[in-house]
Amino acid sequence: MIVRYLEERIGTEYDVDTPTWNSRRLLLKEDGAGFSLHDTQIKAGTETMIWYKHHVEAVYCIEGEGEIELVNTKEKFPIRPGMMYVLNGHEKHWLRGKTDMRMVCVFNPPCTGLEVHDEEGAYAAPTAN
Ligand code: 9YT
Repeated sequence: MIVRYLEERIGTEYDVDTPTWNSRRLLLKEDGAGFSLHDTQIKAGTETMIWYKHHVEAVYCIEGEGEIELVNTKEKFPIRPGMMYVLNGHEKHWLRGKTDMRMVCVFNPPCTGLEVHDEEGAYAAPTAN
């Protein structure tokens, strides 16, 4: 069994900050659960192009308001507390925070911990081990 508290991760190497989001990685590949779990803050007034080519991500909003726009179809979905989306088709998208948003994110395969988006908005392909 693994037990952790968010405050143990804040300000450590597991707390990854970018200009548009800040991701606190609570559970990672090294923990062996088969998925990773992140408590992510999206910064107000930002937009981020994201394209997880190698991962499926589930996102559950627990605070704030924003929207997701799919690049290919131009569909937009409002994000608010209680809204969940899953990028099970590796959809390229814009993520916009109207206010600060707080999202619980699950990745399969799990993130290793220190990923930031590359120029295409992707995380690197997982390695074999
Ligand atoms: C919701 C979303 O995709 N935010 C970008 C960061 C990512 N979820 C992460 O690494 O926590």
